[in-house]
Amino acid sequence: MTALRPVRLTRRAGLSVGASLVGLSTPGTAYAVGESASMNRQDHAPETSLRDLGDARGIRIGAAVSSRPLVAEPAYREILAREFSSVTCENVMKPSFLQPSQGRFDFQAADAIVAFATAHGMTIRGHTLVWHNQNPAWLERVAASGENASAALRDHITGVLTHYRNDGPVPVLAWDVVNEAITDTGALRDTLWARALGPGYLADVFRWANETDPDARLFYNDYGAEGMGRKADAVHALLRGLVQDGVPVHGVGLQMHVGIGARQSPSRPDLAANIARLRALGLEVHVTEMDVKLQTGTGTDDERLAEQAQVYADILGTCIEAGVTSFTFWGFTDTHSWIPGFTGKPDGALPFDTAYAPKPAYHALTHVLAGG
Ligand code: 9MR
Repeated sequence: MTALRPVRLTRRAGLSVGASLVGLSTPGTAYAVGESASMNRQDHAPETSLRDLGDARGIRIGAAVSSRPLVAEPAYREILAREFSSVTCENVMKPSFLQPSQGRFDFQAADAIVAFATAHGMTIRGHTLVWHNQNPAWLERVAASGENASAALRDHITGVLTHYRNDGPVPVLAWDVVNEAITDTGALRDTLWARALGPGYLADVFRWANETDPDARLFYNDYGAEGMGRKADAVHALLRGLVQDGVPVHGVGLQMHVGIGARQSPSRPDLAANIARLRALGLEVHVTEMDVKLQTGTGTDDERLAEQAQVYADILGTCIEAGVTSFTFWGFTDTHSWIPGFTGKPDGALPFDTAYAPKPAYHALTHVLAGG
């Protein structure tokens, strides 16, 4: 394990974080761990930022953003603007939010996040147009009926991309057009869209998106396909087929929901090889949803935080070397993370703790971005 040099800290007005609490948390609960793990950085902000360091390296650094804390928590806004140059709406650009009833689009919540991002010179990763989760009931009914399913999906894509066209005021870096269409064993996932439209829907949706906004960068996004393996092979094969058929797909999102502990994250060689073969298809590669679970590991809290820092560093370092152009975390503070709700266990998977203090992972990331 390489030594991680912390960045120098300097006092800055404005950011007031509470008592330093590190690590394990469920929403609403925070567990202080040993003093040595606590960073005691009240009222301090790092002198540099992920964002500035990323700019210098030519890589976007992003975070998934949730609407409620963006409104309610000044520290959330401040860290978001300071540390990140790209924003993904964690939920509010999904179909259930954007088209709650047929033909009635509601961009209000998404546009609030977009407005924050543009005001702070950040770009947007659009997420997501076609998925098997978070669809409005009416769209699920239409898909299940089989009738007009194709028109309904096309209208959704057209409506959203018309609102967020790249010739408008909003700089959209990329769209996750299709999310998670492959199963863990590498088969085409049996979704409402596969059932209604057959496997050809994958090519169709990219074409529809491209017709509406020819300037949009269109991505396929999935989890568990980061290193080499059955699922990664299937994602690669899917994309190779789309590219060979001239389908307008421009990139792949590797979600990167990983953890500490054995085999909970891709090895550096596997990750590098997978990115290389995707790029060899002419595709851009983004990391789109990274977090690193602590609950998959063992050891003291300090040991687990150090291991988490190393996983973040290894993956970011590999990605920079392999030519990844955008690197997004699925949140940034342990206060707002999907992991405890999903696993039912406390965790602390993100680079900032529940008091918004930077964790060892943060310092490891800045160290890598600084060229360490
Ligand atoms: O973080 C999102 C969570 O708040 C939602 O409840 C959940 C619904 O399925 O979706 C989460 O985000 C997912 C993302 O859109 C796609 N990849 C997996 C993410 C974590 O589940």
